[in-house]
Parts: sequence; structure tokens; C-alpha cells
Amino acid sequence: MNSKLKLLILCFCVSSCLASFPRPRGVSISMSSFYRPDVPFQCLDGSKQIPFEYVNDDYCDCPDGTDEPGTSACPVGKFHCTNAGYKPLNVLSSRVNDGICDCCDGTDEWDGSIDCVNNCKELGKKMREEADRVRQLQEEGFKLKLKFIEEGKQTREQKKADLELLEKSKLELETVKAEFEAKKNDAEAPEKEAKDKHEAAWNEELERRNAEKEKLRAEIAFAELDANNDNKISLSEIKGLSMFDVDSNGEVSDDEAKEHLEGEEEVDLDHFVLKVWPNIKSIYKSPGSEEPAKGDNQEVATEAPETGLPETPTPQDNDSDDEDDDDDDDDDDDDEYNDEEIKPGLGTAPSGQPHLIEKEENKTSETTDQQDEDKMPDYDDATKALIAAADEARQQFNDADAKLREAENKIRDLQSYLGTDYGPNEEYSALKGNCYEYTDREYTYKLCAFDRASQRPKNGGSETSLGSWGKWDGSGDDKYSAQKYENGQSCWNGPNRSVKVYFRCGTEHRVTSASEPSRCEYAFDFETPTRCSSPARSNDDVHDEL
Ligand code: MAN
Repeated sequence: MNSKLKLLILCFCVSSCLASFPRPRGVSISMSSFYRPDVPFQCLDGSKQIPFEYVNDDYCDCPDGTDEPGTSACPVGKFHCTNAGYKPLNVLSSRVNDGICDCCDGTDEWDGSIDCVNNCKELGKKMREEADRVRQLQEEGFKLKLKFIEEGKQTREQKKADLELLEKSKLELETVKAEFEAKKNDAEAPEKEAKDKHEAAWNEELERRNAEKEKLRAEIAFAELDANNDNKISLSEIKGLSMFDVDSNGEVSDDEAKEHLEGEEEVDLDHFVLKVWPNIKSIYKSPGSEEPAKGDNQEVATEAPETGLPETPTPQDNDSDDEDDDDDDDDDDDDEYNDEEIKPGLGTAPSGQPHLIEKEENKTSETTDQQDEDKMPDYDDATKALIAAADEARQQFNDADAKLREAENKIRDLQSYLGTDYGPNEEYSALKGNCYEYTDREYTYKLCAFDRASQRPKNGGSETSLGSWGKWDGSGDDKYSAQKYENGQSCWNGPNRSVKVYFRCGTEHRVTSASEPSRCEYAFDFETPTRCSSPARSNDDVHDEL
């Protein structure tokens, strides 16, 4: 039997019953057939049969209260109000004649103790107006939803096509990159060889210069130590100088002196430069700048200035940098201090202190000169050409690499988009990439759809993460009615913050409320056309049709 036929039979039955018997108080039209005065009344739970006169006699006979639909005799009974013009209602029997109007038609208060105004018409009007408003909203929203669906589907198709193209072009870019990498390697090998050669030659030159400078220092030291100008350094010349007092006992012993002369009684210049200087240079100070050692040879030391050695600045005059500078100065003047000039020069002090002061004044320009001198000279033209070729190859490789990386990033973005569920018909893709804010008394809440949620104090202060896009989280079959954003900033003594977003139909996308039902667990209400359905059809119909 089809449903239309069943309905016809029911209508016929109801109308025929209605025609024959009055409906007892508190009974709905649909139940009236069970209340026939010509037969005993069967409690609707089937537990008992009672004479029909017992119905609504203000005494509860049936355990389910169905014998007293119009009185308050049965605690579990129900009173039915028709509420013509509005919605029918079943109220608890205990509300019958309790002095409060529960039904809009006032039928629950029939004993006359109070007067209930029948406002079912007004309520019905409001209800219909509200239903119209909701229908209109659904229709308007649904139109937008259809648009989003179309756009969402197009976007997915477009992104799929883009991904396919990009994956192909990635393969090409990888080939191009490999080619340019090979070219770069080919260009860099001779470049490196030429640069290494140039640099090695320069390092050799630096070593040669340093060795020359070191020799010069040794020669100066030799002249300074050779107090009696006999072109030899003897033990007695060493013993007068406290710098050689290794055990710091106030005198330079024979052994200490001998040790510094590498076991010799006396050494000539060559031996000094080669063997002695390398071992004493770290402790060496010009004799004029140090305290003489006590002991036998004090005279030798005090006589030293009379030998005509040039006066060297004392430590008080010069800090340690100056000491280095002195070295540098000496270095700078390689030409002046060649072998021939040093010995007589230092012995007779032809230039002496004034020369050193002059050099102090010119220090800055000479330091610059020194820096220039220590700077590696430019590469030769052939090397420069190799560098230019390698630079170009590097540039081409870098460009190819950047293009490949750009393609890889785009591929990642596309894969992430295509891997996301934007609803049964792509409608929620309309939210993707957009952020929505809601401000209450304390905070501004922000939802960036499919991305993250956050909270910022209204009166300044830093933003707190409430979570990142997690999953669709609607209950039961309605998975797409809610989303979860998870793993936000951890809550002191509580869970990591999270947000549940509840979607409902509206004509625009917006957060309409934000709350914190439980500590650090937030709830946003979100209006969106994506939740609107065609008023004529259920969601499933729409789904099927789409
Ligand atoms: C901040 C905010 C609140 C939260 C507390 C928990 O004040 O994130 O929403 O309840 O921290 O300590």
C-alpha cells in the first residue's frame, strides 16, 4: 500500500470517528479513534481495560495515564492542546488547571479559575514570519553556496591541471639545473686551479717577505746585543740583560746565558740569526728598554748606551701595540735597514730617536701602505677571464636552481590544497585563505580558515595561538557542520588550546560568537552560505543532485 492511500484511509477513519463521537478533552485528533464511548477503554499501553465512563473521571486508572488526558489525575499523563493557528502541544497532565496558561489556546485551564487569552493567531503569525525569514535566508545563502560550489570545483580542476604541468616542468628544470651544474663545475675547475696558483705564489711571496723581516729583526737584535761591537755575542753580553733571567732569581747565570747561546761561548751573526734568534725572539726586548740584571756583568749593561746603540722606546713610552708597530716600522723600512746599513747605523746611531718619532707621526699613512703591501695583487688577465666565465656559469646555475625551487614550492602548495577536504562539494574552499575576526569584551579572536585560530587581548599584548587546522569535527552524519583547530599554545595546568568552529547558514562568512566553554577549549559560531540548503530540498537531495 502506498503512502498516499494510507493517508486517505486514515483521514477517512478520523473523519468518520469524529462524525460519530465527541473527542474527550486533552485528546489529539490523531488519537481520538482510541477513545470510543461505545466500547470499553483500553489503556494505550495495553495494560488494562476499563469502562469508558472512567475516562477523564479525575481518577487515574491506567499506569500510562492515558485514561485521564484532560485532568491532572495521572502524574504521567499528557494533555493535548490543539492551538489552532499555531503549533499543537502536549503538556504534562499536572499543568492542567494549575493556574498557569500553558497552551496558547488556553484549553489547559478549563475549570474557569483563570482566564487565558487565546494568542495562538499572533504566535502563528510570528512563527510564519520567522519561517519566511529563515526560508529567505536559506534561499539567498543557497544561491551563494551554488556559486562557491562551482568556483570550488573549478579551482580544484585548475589546481590539478597546474600541478600536472608543474610536475612536468619540474622534470625539465631538473635537467636544466643538472646541465648548468655540469657547466659550472667545468668552469670552476680551471678557475680554481688558476686562483690557487696565484694565491700560492702570493703566499710564497709573503713567506719570503716575512723571512726577510725576521732576518732583519735578528740582525738588529744582534747589533743591539753586541755591546762591544766585536761582531760577536758573548756570554758576558747576555749575562747583563734581565730578559735572559729565565728563573727570575735576579741574575743571569752562566748556564742561563749559555742556554740562550745554544751552548756556545760566543756566536757570530750567521749563527745568531740561524740558531739563537728563533729561540729568544719571544722574550727579546731592546736592551735599552729593560732593567739590567744584577751581578758580574752589570757594567756591560750600563755601558750599553755608550756603545752608541740607537735608543729604543721604553715600555712606558710604548704599549705592546707600539712594540709591534716598531717591528712594523722596521719592516716598512726594509730598504733603509739592509745588511750593510744596519750594523754601522745601529752602532753609530745615524738616524736614532728622531727618526723613530718621525716614523710615529707617519704611522697612519704607513699602516695603510703596509696594508696595501700585504694585500694580494690582482689576478692576471687569464685568471680574471676564467673567474668571469665561472661567475657566469654560477649565475646560470643559480637561476636554474631558483626556478626549480620555485616550482617545488608551488607544487607543495598545490599538493597541500588538493590534499584538503573542502566539503562534500568543494563549497568550503570559499573560506580558504581568508581570516575572520570577532571581538568580545576582552579579546579579539581570529580564525584563518583551514590554517589557524588565535586570540589577542583587546587592550594590547601578544597573540596566543588557539590551534592549527586539524579536521572536520561535526557529529554523526553531519561531519561538515564543525571544524577543529588543535594544538594551540599550552594552557597552564591544562590542555593545549583548541577551538571548535560550529557552522550555520548565513548570507556571509563571519564569526558570530566566540566563547570558552571549558578552560582553554574555545567555541566559535560561524555563519556561512556553505551551510544553507535549498528550502525545498534536504541536504541529501542537494548532495545527490549535485
Ligand atoms: C589566557 C587566555 C584565556 C585562558 C587563560 C588560561 O588568559 O588564553 O582564554 O583561559 O589564559 O590561563
